[in-house]
Amino acid sequence: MAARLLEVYLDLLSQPCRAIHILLGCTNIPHTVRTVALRKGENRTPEFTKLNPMQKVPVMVDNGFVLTESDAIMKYLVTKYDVPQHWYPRQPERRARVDEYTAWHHTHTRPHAARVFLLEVLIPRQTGSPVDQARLGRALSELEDTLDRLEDMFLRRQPFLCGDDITVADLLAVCELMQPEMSGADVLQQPRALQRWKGRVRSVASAKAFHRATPRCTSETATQPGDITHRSQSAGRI
Ligand SMILES: N[C@@H](CCC(=O)N[C@@H](CS)C(=O)NCC(=O)O)C(=O)O
Repeated sequence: MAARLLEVYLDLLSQPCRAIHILLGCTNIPHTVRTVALRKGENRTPEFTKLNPMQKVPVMVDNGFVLTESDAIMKYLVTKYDVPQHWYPRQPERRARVDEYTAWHHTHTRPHAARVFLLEVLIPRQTGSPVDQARLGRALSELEDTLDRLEDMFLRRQPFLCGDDITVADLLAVCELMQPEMSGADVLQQPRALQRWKGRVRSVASAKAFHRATPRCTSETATQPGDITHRSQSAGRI
């Protein structure tokens, strides 16, 4: 029986979903995106709940194998598919550096960036009440502490969080830190190492997506440029 195409269930308003989407765009892994609109409660339907009883996105289904958690999904994808090793290096120490960051990510970068977004944007929009400045102040100070740790622990003397090249860790982190930009706020406003890192992640990720698409565009599908999106149905953008 023919293998079924990889499916990812995403809502692109969600940070971990965007990280997966960008990775798929950069690596050109053939896939189909199934949109699950959280705002419409599509994650609470019986069909989706069967797929993920936790009712959260992202979810991946690869030929019948169902996987949740962005971190696990990204590592599975780059391990299973033939993609450049730098995304999740095989060399044990380099791989351990990625695992070190991704473990820390879920207790620091993600909750701290998400809390600022929640207090500054989401709650006021949903309730019509003014921003709770005291809570926001505390959340911003926790986030500031996390940003400092990102710089002095992970970015110390290296261009990307886990070494000389981009990994899945950079995608997870950049999507969290850029979430407030959706509302016009930017937690990386001041000139700092993290801002330069964000620029590097953006340009490397776009260049890799471009590089993967270019040979197919020039040699195989020059007369059918629309086919560039055939394998990777929606190229990632940061
Ligand atoms: N640790 C999970 C987090 C997943 C998660 O929190 N997803 C949110 C969107 S960012 C969600 O689906 N929320 C829906 C809900 O809780 O109802 C991951 O990294 O994949």
